[in-house]
Order: sequence, then structure tokens, then C-alpha cells
Amino acid sequence: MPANLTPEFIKARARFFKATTTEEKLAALEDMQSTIPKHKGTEKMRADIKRKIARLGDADIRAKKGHSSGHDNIPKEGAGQAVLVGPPNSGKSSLVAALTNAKPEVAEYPFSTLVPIPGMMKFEDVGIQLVDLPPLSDEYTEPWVYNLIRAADIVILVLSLDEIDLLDEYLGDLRRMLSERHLELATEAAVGEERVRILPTRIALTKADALPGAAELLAELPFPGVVTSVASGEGLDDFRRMIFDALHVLRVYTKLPGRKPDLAEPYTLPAGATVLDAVRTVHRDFADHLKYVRVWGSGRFDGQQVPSDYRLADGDIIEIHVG
Ligand SMILES: Nc1nc2c(ncn2[C@@H]2O[C@H](COP(=O)(O)OP(=O)(O)OP(=O)(O)O)[C@@H](O)[C@H]2O)c(=O)[nH]1
Ligand SMILES: [Mg+2]
Repeated sequence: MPANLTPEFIKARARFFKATTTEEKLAALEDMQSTIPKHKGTEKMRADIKRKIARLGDADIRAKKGHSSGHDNIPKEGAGQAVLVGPPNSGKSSLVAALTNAKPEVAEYPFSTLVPIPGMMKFEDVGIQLVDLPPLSDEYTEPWVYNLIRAADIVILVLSLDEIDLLDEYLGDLRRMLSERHLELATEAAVGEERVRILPTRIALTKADALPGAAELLAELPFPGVVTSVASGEGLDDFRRMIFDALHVLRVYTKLPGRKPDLAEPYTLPAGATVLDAVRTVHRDFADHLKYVRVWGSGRFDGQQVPSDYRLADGDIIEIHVG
């Protein structure tokens, strides 16, 4: 569908490209947002403008506050980054300690975690980053905690079954505290209104050893969840798979002509990725010199030559031919 852009929009876009300061950029983006024709053909562009505004807006606020705790950013590693969010003492650090190489402090008293601790969790042959966070509470939570949540790919709400009576109250409080910081929870990722970040969310009901039969509760939760116990190990495999599934990534392996595929370390790409996306991920320059690609796995037959817009499936093996 043609976008039918108006002259006003085109002018605003030109200003955006020339803008050098955050303020100029934001002003131009806001003009673009108000002048872009609103129909299906401009959906992607509108979402992109919204995203840019949200991102610049955040950077702007941070710069003005001159705020830095040293915890504003955890570099992402692996197939995705999931942050553990919950009230004090719910078992966040215990999960990170049980599932990753990291060694966060676990304690009987609340507010034991004061700094973010990242660790890598393995799901089959993929690494997923879990980030242990301090608890959310109205009085004690520092702003950088919310910045880290905003930057994550997935939120895992960690709620303890030994406080089952408070489950609804905790859920309500957490959603309120997040929404006051323009963070909304949802089952799947979505683009929010200006400055609002919508985060895909999963739930871990912890300490299952303390309350047998809790799996029945899962159907009543607002987001998909699992029941876990680090004491018994229950649900930890389900937890790994749930987070992997929620990331919506696919794994692609590569092979050289005449050789066996490298099955040790897959590339991870967003679900729906094409052969060309994969080629670019393997090597930026390959895309320019691409001759053809053969696929093992989802093709109709093994070693089939596929076009560059061919959509890959999880587990596909590709052989890239460049010339
Ligand atoms: N029985 C049982 N106890 C658990 C389980 N997981 C955590 N705990 C206990 O719950 C307490 C709190 O665990 P943490 O992992 O430190 O909780 P947290 O959510 O990180 O707490 P803060 O950092 O203070 O927010 C500790 O005494 C843990 O031993 C579990 O699966 N079963
Ligand atoms: Mg902790």
C-alpha cells in the first residue's frame, strides 16, 4: 500500500535527519508523528517513530538528571535478557543462583539484593541472560532498577507460594509501581503509547515445596507461568523452556560445503527471520556477495537451494555460498 506522505511530513522527516541535538530530534519526531497519514500503509513507520520518541525521551530524562549509579545498563548477552522482578524475599536470587553461573546472595531477610547480578542460563544449546534485581517496593527501589527493566527483553515476575494469600495484592502493587514508570506488562511484546514500554511477561511461582498442588493456580494468573522450587528442582526445566519460548527466537546452524555442520553454537535470530537475515548475522559482508544458500531442516528436501527471503525454522542448518 502506498504511504501517501504529506509535504509537511516529508519536511519534518528532513529536519529529523539534519537534527543534531536530542531536543531538535524529538521536536522533529513529534511533528512527524502529528503529520503522518494514519492508515495501514504507514503502520510500521508510525511504530518506528513512536519507538524513537520513547528512546530519545528516556535518554533525555537521564541526561537532565545527570543520574548515574553505575547500574544503568547491563550489556546483553546470549539469545535475550530476562529480568527477575518481584517483592522482597520472593526467591529471585535463589532462581538466578540455581539456573545460572552467577552467585547472587540468597538470604532469609528481605532486601538482601542491592545490585543487579547477571548470569547465563542454558536452555539446550542456547544461552539466555537472567538478571537478578533488588525487590520492587514503594519506598526503597532506586530508579536504575526501572531503567534495567525497561531495557530488558522479558520480565519474569517472581512470586512466592508461601505468601499465596498476598498473590493478588503483590501483582497489583507490582503493576502499579511499573506503570507509574511507564512500564506495562503484557503476554506478548507490543508497541506502547509515547514513552510507554510494553514488556512480555512470564510468572514464576516459587517455593513450590512449601505448597504442594500449586499448579492449579497457573490458570488464574494474568500471564503464562510455571511453578518452581529451587529446593526440590521442580519446574526448573519448565522455567528454562518458558523463557526460551517467550523470546520468540529461532536457532540457525551453519556448515561449510562438504563439511559437517557446526552444531556447537547456533546463531539466534528473531522468529520469522529470513535466509538473508541469517547471512547478515553470520557476516555483514556476506550479504553483498551472496550467491545462494542451501538449507537442511525445514526445506522440502535436504540441501535445497532457497531464495534469500526464505523464512527459516528453529534448528535449520544453512550453507552459505558467496562469490
Ligand atoms: N523452601 C524454599 N525456600 C526458598 C526457595 N527459594 C528461595 N527460598 C528462600 O527464600 C528466602 C529468600 O530467597 P532470595 O532468593 O534471597 O529472595 P529474593 O527475592 O532474592 O529476596 P530480595 O533480594 O530480598 O528481594 C531465602 O531464605 C531462600 O532460601 C524454594 O524454592 N523453597
Ligand atoms: Mg535477592
